[in-house]
Amino acid sequence: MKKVLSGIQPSGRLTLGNYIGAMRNFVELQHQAECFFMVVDLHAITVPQEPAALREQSEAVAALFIAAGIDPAKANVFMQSHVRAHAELGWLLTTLSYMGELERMTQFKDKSAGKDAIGAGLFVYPSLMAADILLYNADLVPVGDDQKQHLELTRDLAGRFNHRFGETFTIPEPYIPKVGARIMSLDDASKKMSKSNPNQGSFIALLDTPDVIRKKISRAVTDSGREVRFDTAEKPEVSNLISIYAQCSGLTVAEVEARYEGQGYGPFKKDLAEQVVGVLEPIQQRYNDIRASGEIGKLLKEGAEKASAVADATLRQVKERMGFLLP
Ligand code: AQP
Repeated sequence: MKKVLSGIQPSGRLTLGNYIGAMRNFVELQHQAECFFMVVDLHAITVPQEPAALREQSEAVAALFIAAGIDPAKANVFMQSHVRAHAELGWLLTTLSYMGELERMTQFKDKSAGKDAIGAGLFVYPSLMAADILLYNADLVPVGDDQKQHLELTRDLAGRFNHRFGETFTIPEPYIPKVGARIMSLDDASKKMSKSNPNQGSFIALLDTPDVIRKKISRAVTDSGREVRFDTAEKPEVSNLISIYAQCSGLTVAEVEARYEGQGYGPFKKDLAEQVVGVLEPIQQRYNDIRASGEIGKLLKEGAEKASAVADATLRQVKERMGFLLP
């Protein structure tokens, strides 16, 4: 059985981009593979987090995993920081990483741009991500398009380790959706939709109320034309909204275009909001039930125990191959 691993940072309120680009695929893959899905809290602290907000967001992300359809009886759901092997293998792989390859990462460049003090954690983020994946010898990693470069580095590090210390790690493949792999901001179609964007109007949070969703979509930037046409070069904003529509409705892009031919943006945006509400409302209801049940702590504990058994065995093998004196 193939192994699948992925994670989401509790660095803000999860967005429709996180759902379409990543989480929805988690739900699909749990039926076909042995899955490990984590809330990657150690990654979230590579940029400053307020402790109370981090704690709340961590539980919220775990509850959203389940609310989105991940079944903890099928997939392992856990907090990254509950499995200590992540931090330890992260360090071991940092020592195998080169400055030059880490400097080339576009996420590092984007997140450090214009900052005076850049945390070293942000720089070595990809080595920790490699550890996350390699600990479970994952074959497939479902991620949005923005994580492709980190995945490449993971593959390089796995190959480097295997070459130097003997065959140890599976070389993982990215699993990137064909449509919806990069949902863009509602206020600027040149940037991806991000949960840490300070402009709340730039993203749809999975827990936004229907009225907030309607308002955000009605205010989403379009262009001065009126044609609902998919053309990322000429009409990036409208194309992004068409992608979201297609993803939420199950229609193809061509079917969405045909449905709104000659109608202008008004009816299109109005229906788009209802499509998004239709996808998110059931998730929100399940989310509220899960939070109210108080079960999350127990689920995460069980998930971490199962994940630790796998991760600890890999870490022991890695340390033995690297020449550590084992206890
Ligand atoms: N806009 C997006 N479109 C499609 N997929 C996306 N993902 C993120 N944004 C989009 C995918 O969601 C997964 C979880 O991402 P993450 O939380 O680990 O970090 P990220 O990629 O940096 O996502 P954000 O929302 O932009 O977080 P912040 O603002 O904290 O950096 C990943 O698989 C990602 O590809």
